[in-house]
Amino acid sequence: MSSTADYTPPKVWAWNKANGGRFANINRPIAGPTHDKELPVGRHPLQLYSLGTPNGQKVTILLEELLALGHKGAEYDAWLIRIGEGQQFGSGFVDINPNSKIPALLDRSGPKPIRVFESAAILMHLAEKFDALLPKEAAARAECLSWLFWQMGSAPYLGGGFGHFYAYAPVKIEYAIDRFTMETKRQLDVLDRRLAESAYLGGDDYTIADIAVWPWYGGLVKGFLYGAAEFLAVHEYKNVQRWADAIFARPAVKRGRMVNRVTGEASEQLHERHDASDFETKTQDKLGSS
Ligand SMILES: N[C@@H](CCC(=O)N[C@@H](CS)C(=O)NCC(=O)O)C(=O)O
Repeated sequence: MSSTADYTPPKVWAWNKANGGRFANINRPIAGPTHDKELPVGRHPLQLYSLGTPNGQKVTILLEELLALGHKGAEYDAWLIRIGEGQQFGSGFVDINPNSKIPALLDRSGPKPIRVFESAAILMHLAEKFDALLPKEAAARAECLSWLFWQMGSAPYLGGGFGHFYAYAPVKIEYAIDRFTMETKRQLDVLDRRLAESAYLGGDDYTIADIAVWPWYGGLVKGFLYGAAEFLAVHEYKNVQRWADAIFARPAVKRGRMVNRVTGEASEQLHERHDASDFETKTQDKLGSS
């Protein structure tokens, strides 16, 4: 790889397999499956194929919130897709998400299975199915969906931009880090100003907009992402901090964050979730180790 100063793009780009980046082994310029692999199917109506990254956590947090609200139909099997090992390129996974990214959901509750990919589409599918956490009144619904889609458009600058160049790229490029830090801080300020006006992003009530935004921006101000809390001076975003703490205190959020997680403390990793009792074993592990 050339250094940043002497690189001139060639006429036609060619795939350099060993570019040294953290995800060089899984990044490809082509779509489609790399190997045949059927997906496992459990006993519940909802089959989730995911990993406990911020995008994955959105769905498991919502499912745990729905179960806490008493929606028994939200019982789910959460299967682990190890993206670092390329499992998102297995044929079964590509059948339910042609974009080869977690999370992906198969809703088997009706006569024909419904596939859903893209986390916001999954959140809307589930919120509408259970008539929960997505307001029906036009203005409240529009506000909730606006913040939900704000997250989908904004987080790639945080993750793929800031997180990549600050934490993962093999070289520290000041221009790239500056550019995406600027944008990430601007986004935090957007949220901070909104949360100065209302308790939650959609207004007075907690909705799928908060569930989508929290794992990214709540995670950032709580110091869970990229070791970047000090660099970004996250203490300055007081309203985001207040909101992030309130959401983090929710038991369903604590459970949702554990599902399909393969990093952090062992007692907080529930690699697969097939039953509500799976969390109890983990709680016992934690008590046993303290
Ligand atoms: N816009 C997508 C983004 C999903 C996404 O980027 N997933 C990442 C993990 S957080 C992934 O599966 N990456 C695997 C890859 O790029 O090969 C969503 O919100 O569902």
